Amino acid sequence: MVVGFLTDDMPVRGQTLVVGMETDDHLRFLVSWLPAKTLPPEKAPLAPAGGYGRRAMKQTAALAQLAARYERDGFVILKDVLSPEECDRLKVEARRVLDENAKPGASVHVHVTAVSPLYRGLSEDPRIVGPLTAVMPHGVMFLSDKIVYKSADKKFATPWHIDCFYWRNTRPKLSVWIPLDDALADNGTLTVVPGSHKRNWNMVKIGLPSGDFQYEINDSTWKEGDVVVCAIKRGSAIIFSDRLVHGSTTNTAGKDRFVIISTYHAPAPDEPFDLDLPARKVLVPAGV
Ligand SMILES: O=C(O)CCC(=O)C(=O)O
Repeated sequence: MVVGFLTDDMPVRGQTLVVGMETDDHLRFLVSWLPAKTLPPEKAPLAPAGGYGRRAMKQTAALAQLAARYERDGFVILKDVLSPEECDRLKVEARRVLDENAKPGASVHVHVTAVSPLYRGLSEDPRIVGPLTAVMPHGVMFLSDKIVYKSADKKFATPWHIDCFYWRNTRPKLSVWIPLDDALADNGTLTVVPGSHKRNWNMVKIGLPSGDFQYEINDSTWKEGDVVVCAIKRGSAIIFSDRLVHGSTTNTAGKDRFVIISTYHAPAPDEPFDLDLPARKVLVPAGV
């Protein structure tokens, strides 16, 4: 079923949300527009003589729409941020990073940007950082990223959790989830409970046999029908709050599902948690 998510309606709960088959002028415009403040001065677009006029107004409206949707649902989907060719290149690099740096057989590997210029470029890409400025009014600081890999022999469903349990007592964060393979209900795509970021949740430490994703919500009061399964094409992106209840489906198809997940927060003096994250970097200072 194709659901027009990028409207003012709530996402359709209990159904698979298939994104990438419709166009949405606002969001397309948003990701194709490179905000000057996220670019080095020599690459910033020159304003036309009469100013941006309608273009700037459209961009402002798109950012406001994105921010309102993120505030309401706790997540927002950006379609077609990366091209298929970029996904192919990133996937080859992900394989290299895993082979050279990850524990043998690991399905989660953290600190990708720290060892890969290609992923450094992705974490700072204006097509991602631009939209982030809509939901991060106090600036954007990259914190860390990780590859999460499912395959024919790594079929695990990620348990329901909220990310802030992994970084308790630190300032709020959000993550950007980008699949490098089409991510569907049968190969482990992301599942979310819209609006759950506005509630408090308790966690227990259970975890997968692999030792990944140790925390799981132990008071799951939502109904099955509240869950949205986000089926998205490779290169699309899901921005989600670190308070949003989410997980992922089992990879019953046994197909590759490479995902890069990058985490950001507002610039501020380092907290103890940050010190172990070597690739952290301010991208948009506060007040710009
Ligand atoms: O990609 C997945 O399977 C889940 C990722 C996730 O839940 C997370 O990084 O918090």
